[in-house]
Amino acid sequence: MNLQSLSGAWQFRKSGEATWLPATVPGCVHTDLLAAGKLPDPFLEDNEFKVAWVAESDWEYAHSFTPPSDLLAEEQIFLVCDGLDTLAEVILNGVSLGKTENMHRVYRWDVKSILQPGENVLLVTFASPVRYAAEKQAQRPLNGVSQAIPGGPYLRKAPCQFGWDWGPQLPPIGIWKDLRLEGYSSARLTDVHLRQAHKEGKVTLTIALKTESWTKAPLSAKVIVKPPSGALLTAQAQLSNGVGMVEVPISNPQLWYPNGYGAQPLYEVQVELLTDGKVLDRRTYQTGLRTIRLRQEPDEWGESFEFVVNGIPVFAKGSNWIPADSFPTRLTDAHLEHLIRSAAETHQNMLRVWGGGYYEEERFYNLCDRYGILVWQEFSFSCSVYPLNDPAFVENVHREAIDNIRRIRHRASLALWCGNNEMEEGWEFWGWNTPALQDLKAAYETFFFHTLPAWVAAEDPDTRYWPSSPSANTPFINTQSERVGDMHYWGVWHRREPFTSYRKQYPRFMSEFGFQSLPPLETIKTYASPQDWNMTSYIMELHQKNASGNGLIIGQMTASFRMPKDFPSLVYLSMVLQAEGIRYGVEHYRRHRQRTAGTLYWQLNDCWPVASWSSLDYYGRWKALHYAARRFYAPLLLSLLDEANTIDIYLTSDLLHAWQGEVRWSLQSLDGAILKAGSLPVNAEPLASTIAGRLEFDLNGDEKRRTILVCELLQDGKRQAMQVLTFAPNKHVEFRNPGLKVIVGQQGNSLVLSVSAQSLARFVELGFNGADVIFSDNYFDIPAGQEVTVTCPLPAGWTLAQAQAALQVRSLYDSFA
Ligand code: BMA
Repeated sequence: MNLQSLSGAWQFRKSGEATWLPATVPGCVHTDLLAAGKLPDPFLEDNEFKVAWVAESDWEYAHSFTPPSDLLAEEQIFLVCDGLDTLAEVILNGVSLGKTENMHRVYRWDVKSILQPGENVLLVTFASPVRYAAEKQAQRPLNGVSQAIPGGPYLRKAPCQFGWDWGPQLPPIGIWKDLRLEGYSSARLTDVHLRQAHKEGKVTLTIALKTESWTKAPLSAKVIVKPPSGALLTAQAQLSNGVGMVEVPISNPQLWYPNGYGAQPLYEVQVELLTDGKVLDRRTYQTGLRTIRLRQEPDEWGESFEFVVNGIPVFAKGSNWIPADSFPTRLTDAHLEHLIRSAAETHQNMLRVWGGGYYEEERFYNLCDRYGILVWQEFSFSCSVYPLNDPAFVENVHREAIDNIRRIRHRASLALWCGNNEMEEGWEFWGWNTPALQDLKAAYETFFFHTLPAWVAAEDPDTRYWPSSPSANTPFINTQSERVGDMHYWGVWHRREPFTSYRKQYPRFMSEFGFQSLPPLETIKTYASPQDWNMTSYIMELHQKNASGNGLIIGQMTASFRMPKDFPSLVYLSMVLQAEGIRYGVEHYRRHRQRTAGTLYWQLNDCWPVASWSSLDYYGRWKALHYAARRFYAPLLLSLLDEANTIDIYLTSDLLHAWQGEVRWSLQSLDGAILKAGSLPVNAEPLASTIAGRLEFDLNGDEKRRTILVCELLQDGKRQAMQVLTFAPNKHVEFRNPGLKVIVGQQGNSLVLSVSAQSLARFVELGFNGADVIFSDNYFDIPAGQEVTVTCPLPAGWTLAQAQAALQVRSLYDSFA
């Protein structure tokens, strides 16, 4: 085995132009043009439209290289391209190897007879995906997403790259993954399938191998398992007819758990193909030992939809993942890790790799394995009608499915394969079900209910398949069932219902629900200059892809808050509003933990700077929602169910053991005078929701605007959580200047901020002018007379005095007063 990567410095040009420019592979035309100073930043102002020509043009990439002689001496040599985006022709030394039409596939060509000693020239041409989509769409228009360039579903390219209701129309073009020469003699591995069987506390790893061989000599396989601790385990087996199976018994397995339920020990599995003691090929995998089951059993509400890991019924706390950059290749490892770590730091244990993007790269799944994030993995189909009646299209998807299932199936984090996003729902509700489209409706059913599940079963029989999200597993009916399957609930937001509507939903598993906010002002500054800082300005509406989305934010805001006094206050309030809405929903679903087995809010991240449903913006900044997630996803959740005159105090526990503590409550005036107070002992059952008690108050209209309830959850006198409840909407509460005081101290490399208020301060936001930091908490409440202590890292290179001078603090009061 002999590899030569062909990634690195290349050249590129627009087809038909004479001059070549320097390019970086992996990469794309947009980022190469940016690096060459030939393109304005597509994310700035309205540049998205000014750079549309890039994806409407054809491009060429070229590279010359000299293969080392030992590689040339191998019996077989392949050119392998892990990712070509998308309509490419690959030409080596003037010989066309083939055309490609799927960014999700790995392409491999035999190039032994074409390679030569000395210089070789590789040329990869790309045709415009936009032109292709337009031509196909003109022949037979297919329903799709209104914000997207029409015709995208004809191409096997990440759907959202053509535009989405949070994403720009900037389809990248280029070599988006590594490409290389692979030389082999005698034989190579074509398929390695790692499986794990758990029985009576022991685990057996089986490794099934397939090979391609050009020798009559006997082949064998050796497997070396490196446990997270302890000695290496090895096993060996002879191959016969090019296939073989190696078993590795693990007698003291260290089990992998989702975040919050235990540790994430990882095993490294090295597989070698040998002949006569010589290693011909080698692959390395990272895996974790666990069982994952999707429990669907009849119960009093219908049928459960619950992930059970190592026998533990897990409440899925998470969010939806979209591609983290419109130009995926410029996403750094550090930024990707920041996003996944941010999910884990807010107690998330599941991400849904939504079907409108691409199958993520190895580094994504590495991080999910490490941080204990279960992956709900969708095939790349979303919100559109696809030409699934075309056998060539289906065959192309078959190759794509095999490539990606084989690449991901051994992952500890992989919990589910799901066919697509919202397409079954589209057939049921979005007006696709017309006489003209019946052939494609039938093709849909065949594909997602028969063809694709059969492919999944053949390649990965250990992971459950689910046809669509949402679905009740019954074609085209009950896609919004509260009895069976998963549910997307968009009454709040798209249908403009109030947040209280969340409490009327009892899904078995809520895989999507969300509410938008603007990104933080620091992020807005990257695309809009101060003269555009207005909710309905041209630029602010361009960086809002959901028609009338900005109006929707304002509309909902008027239900809860007084009108903000200026643009920065509007930005702040939009984030608080979003956090409050999702908190309200999640608290309800977690209160019904026995019935609802998970919430994945829409959406974790962004692909560019924009107003959206995300909790982390494009730059990874934590919006108020992300801080709120740390509270509403905490293993022990204190929540208040307020109805007319009663308030039920709930404790929802994701702990594996019973928990005892105390809830202290007090009815107070805004400036802290105690009107009534009491305390209740609480015993929280493990993995369950418990009512700690009921409070009843009869307040008149004036009192409602001047009174709050403060509930604290304590264990051994230490506060674990706090909830502040107002009896009138925040806009009507008679807030006074809370006189916020912050004392900033330093402990090693951390800052310690003690924040106190004389009168109730709601949604206190801390920040530093000139530095991005993540606080241990933010956008929190401080009842009168209380002090809240939060910490954050001291910004690199700063002194305490600098931090004190740069501190910014505000609360709800400052948004209108
Ligand atoms: C759902 C998602 C996305 C979309 C989001 C917000 O439909 O699956 O397609 O971006 O809602 O509208």
